[in-house]
Amino acid sequence: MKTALVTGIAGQDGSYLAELLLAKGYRVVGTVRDVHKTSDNMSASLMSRVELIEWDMLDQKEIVDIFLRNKPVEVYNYAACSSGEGMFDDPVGIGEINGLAVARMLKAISEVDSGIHFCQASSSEMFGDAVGSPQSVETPFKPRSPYGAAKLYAHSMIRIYRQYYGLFVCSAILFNHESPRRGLNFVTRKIAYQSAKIKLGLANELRLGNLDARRDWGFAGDYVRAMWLMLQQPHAEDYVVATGKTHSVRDLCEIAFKHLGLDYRDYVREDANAYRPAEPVELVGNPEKTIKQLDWAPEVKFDEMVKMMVDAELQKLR
Ligand code: G4F
Repeated sequence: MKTALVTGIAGQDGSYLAELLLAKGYRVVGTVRDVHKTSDNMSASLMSRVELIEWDMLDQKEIVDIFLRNKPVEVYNYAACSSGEGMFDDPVGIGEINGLAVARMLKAISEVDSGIHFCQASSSEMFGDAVGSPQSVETPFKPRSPYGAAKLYAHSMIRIYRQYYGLFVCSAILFNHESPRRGLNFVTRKIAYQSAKIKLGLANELRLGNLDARRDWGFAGDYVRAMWLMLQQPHAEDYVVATGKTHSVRDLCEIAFKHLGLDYRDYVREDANAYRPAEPVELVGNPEKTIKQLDWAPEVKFDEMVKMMVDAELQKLR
């Protein structure tokens, strides 16, 4: 039985990937900050099938011990500070977790078992003030937040360890990916949650920032499948994981409220104070290489995903 190690297993991506790996017959070991803390993303059945361990991401010796003890053949790194709204908070902490911790893992792989296949959850935030659109693996990076800069450091270390140390290490440049397991600080989940509350008479308005902001939103379950495929290839490479289509926050509201039989214009209030700095170039991924080389395609469409998120909120609230 192959062992996979998933850091940040209790998060959205970690829990979807754990389900996929278990279905494929892997033994799944996951790292968390606190094994006694429960996560809404991990069902009781999932909890009973994975092995959870604590890892202090600042500790180099501990990661070496984890690799030695568990002997993973694949490692997926999802442990990160990932809040969209918090991208400028705590630049040093973000640098440690989203950047340096990856260098620790790569160093540990080179010391313990250079045959391990490694996938890093990189981010479209590395493109930042992008120089062109859509963005592919060839597009130059221009991060505009400590979050994007830390992810870019990790991404660069992966290229270095692949080219100069010969490791099988890949970077998945993930555009926004959502699901009912997304945190409430992301706009998709905020809209799904609040619109369901409004429908049930538990709230009467939804305050948002820029309704015309656009993103390339995909479904998290599809994106973890792409990352698994990346590690099954004959050669390690980087890939953009995206849908190639953008939608606005307004589109999201329209679909969510319509699904509930409501008109978003009656409930959504735009708050100019919550606007983010304008993006000079739209962030939208070019997934052509990923589709061709990995024989991958997003299966859940944007409107299906929004409806799935709204339905999940309704069910939880009821
Ligand atoms: O859902 P968001 O907060 O996600 P954001 O900032 O794009 O970050 C996510 O995607 C990145 C990939 O590019 C990841 F690196 C990162 O970890 C995270 O997964 O915001 C999406 C858009 C933004 O343009 C924001 O300005 O929605 C707009 N927005 C409008 N009103 C809002 C709101 N965002 C939030 N969070 N809350 C609002 O009320």
